[in-house]
Amino acid sequence: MISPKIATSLNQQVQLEAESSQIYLAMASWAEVEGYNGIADFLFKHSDEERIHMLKLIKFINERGGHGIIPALPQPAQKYKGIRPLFEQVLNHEIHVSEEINKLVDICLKEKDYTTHNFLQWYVSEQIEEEALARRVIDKLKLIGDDKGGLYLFDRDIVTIEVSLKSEKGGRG
Ligand code: OFO
Repeated sequence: MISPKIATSLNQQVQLEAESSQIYLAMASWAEVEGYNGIADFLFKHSDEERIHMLKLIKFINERGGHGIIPALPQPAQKYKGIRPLFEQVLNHEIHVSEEINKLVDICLKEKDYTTHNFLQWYVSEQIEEEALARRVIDKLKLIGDDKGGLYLFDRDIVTIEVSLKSEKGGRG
């Protein structure tokens, strides 16, 4: 059984994951309309992943005797200044999410809720990956600079950035 304090904190995280999903969905839709189909697919997929992160939390709260609350969500921005500012926003958002996960972990330790603490370790690892991925994407965009041809190839190849990051991780064991 989770305490009301833990349930409230986990529900705040439900809201943040739902907001992440909405933000990436808005980014994906903008990218698609702007003709960046590869970037749009990448962001649509990330929006789906955030929804899964949210669902995982809701299921956990309910299984532990709490009530996963479905939040109202603010409307995300509909337009972005460009691909690089968009991914800088992704990185800043993920850094914020990581900070919130760390706060949650801290609350669990203070409350001596080791079950929830254990459950949250999955999110801790996930955040390391999400931040690394956003940084990798921004590094590529810095290399490309204002080169339109480079951006065209980046849009075509963005899917491989995630695959190469995962295989490097796998390679390190
Ligand atoms: Fe849920 O990992 Fe991003 O926000």
